[in-house]
Amino acid sequence: MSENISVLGLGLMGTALAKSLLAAGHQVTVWNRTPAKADPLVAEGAKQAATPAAAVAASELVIACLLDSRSVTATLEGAELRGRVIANLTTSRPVEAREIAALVTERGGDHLAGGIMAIPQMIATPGALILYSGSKAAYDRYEQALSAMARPQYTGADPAMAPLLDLAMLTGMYGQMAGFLEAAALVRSAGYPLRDFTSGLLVPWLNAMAAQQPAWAEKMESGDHGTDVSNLEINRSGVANLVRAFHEQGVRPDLLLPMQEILERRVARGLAHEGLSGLVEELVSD
Ligand code: FVH
Repeated sequence: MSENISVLGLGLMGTALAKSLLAAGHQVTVWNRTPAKADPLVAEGAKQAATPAAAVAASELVIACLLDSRSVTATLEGAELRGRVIANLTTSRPVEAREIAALVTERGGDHLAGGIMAIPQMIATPGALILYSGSKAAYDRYEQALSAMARPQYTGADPAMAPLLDLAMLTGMYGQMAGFLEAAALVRSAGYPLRDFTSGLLVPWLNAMAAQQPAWAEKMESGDHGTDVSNLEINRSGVANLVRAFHEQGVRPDLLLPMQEILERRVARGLAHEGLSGLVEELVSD
């Protein structure tokens, strides 16, 4: 079914989103702070709105993909939101997502917060995922239209949930990147070909280790951190050894040091018999 959909923000991601909606046959109205960025989309059939308020007036479903939450709030200022569904796909902190949801609902609109798990080139391809949270009624009404951009997944009524899961996914990515950077620096220090190490050794190893994570998640859920794989004393001694080897190779172990610190802390509490899943308990703020 063809829908009227407005897109606020035509950066790299907003442009890709608008293109995918046009390609799926929707009537797309676009607005961007720098108007010239709309030209290629207008050539493909989009209508260009002169102001954000005009773009919001043009469609019941409004997708915002802007720099940050502050630019979303500023862009929506003065727009009539009554009867509109604002799907905010701008990366936001959970607190910001709740604030924007409140602002939209106070002004008579409905709200969805989104977390885009894709780069612009992945939009409208099978690997792209967008997490949503907020109004279930709005999600159900527009699920099909949203699926033109990426596979949509609803994660709950709390507007903060999709942004939080987005940040958690990014956290996993940065953690993996931190390990990769340290491993690459160590391998480079020994002159072994990095490409061979990465594709031949590291990636299969990381995939095998990632397959263990659901079992660790179950332990975290249950609070039973017993292990038949390797206990924290073995890991504490292993990471201390890693750090020493890094220094001996002339490589800085900076990204490993927080892991060493948390292992030492947990073992010092007398919990050396636990498995690595127990470290999650050390990450709760006082
Ligand atoms: N690009 C990516 O791979 C990631 C993937 C995951 C999710 N993100 C998030 O998407 C949001 C937009 O990112 P983007 O890549 O499209 O970013 P830019 O190309 O830099 O475009 C930014 C747009 O925001 C407009 N803008 C900036 N400040 C304001 C403002 N104060 N008022 C109104 N609009 C503003 C900017 O306009 P202009 O510079 O063209 O005039 C662009 O349209 C972001 O949350 C990512 O985290 C992307």
